[in-house]
Amino acid sequence: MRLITIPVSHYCEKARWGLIHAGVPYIEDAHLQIFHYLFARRYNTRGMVPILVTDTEAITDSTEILKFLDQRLPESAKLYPKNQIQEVEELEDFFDEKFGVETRRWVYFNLQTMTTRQILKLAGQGAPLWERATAPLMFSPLFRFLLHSLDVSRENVDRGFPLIWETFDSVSSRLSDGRPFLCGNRFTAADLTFASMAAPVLWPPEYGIKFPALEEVPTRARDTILQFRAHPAGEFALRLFRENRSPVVVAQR
Ligand SMILES: N[C@@H](CCC(=O)N[C@@H](CS)C(=O)NCC(=O)O)C(=O)O
Repeated sequence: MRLITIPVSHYCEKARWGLIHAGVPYIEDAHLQIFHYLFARRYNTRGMVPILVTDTEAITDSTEILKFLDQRLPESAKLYPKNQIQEVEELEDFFDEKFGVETRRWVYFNLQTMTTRQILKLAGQGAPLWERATAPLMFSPLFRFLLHSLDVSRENVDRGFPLIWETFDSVSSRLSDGRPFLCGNRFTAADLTFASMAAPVLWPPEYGIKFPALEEVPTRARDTILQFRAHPAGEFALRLFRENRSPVVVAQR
């Protein structure tokens, strides 16, 4: 299987994690933002990634990818357990549609304080050489277009930031009864999605690409990341990255 990605994207991380969880071998077809349209629009007119290309179809949404992969798993390893499916889906939808939008806006806003070289080193991981060679030549208009298309502005970041904290607080209050995962005793799509969507404010070492060392990051962003890491929900997400981003079954085709 081939996973078309923008490697830094947390929705793409969610799909990568799903493939790893299912023990499915895959090739990541990684592209820099905007360049990815050349590869994604063939399968999806909006040019959104992740896209999972199989022998017979192309699946064009991270949730659909997890559901597709779940079909091949035994009930005990499924990310959508039959008896909890509604609860899992409701949490997943919120993390994808609300929380993840704000964490992405926050990270893009803060990337602006980094140098072009640092940004391309981060975003270009795994992308073809020609994209990495061409991107610096048109970096400013590309980056401006990207910020514009994601509605990244100080105003929007300030407006969205409380939702990130509130979500962290509500995740930790859910876990306060001692349950190891959001829906109880087993790892589900709700956990995987929370951790993936939280990654832009946590920069976990196990993420599919390497984030810059925190010493390279301007103080304000670094302090915020450290605060999120120290929050119980941040610790929870980092634990999921450490302990649950691994295959649950032997590879099947
Ligand atoms: N609901 C989609 C969201 C995917 C998404 O927003 N992908 C972004 C990358 S973070 C994208 O492809 N953006 C390209 C664009 O909007 O042109 C999913 O879960 O897969």
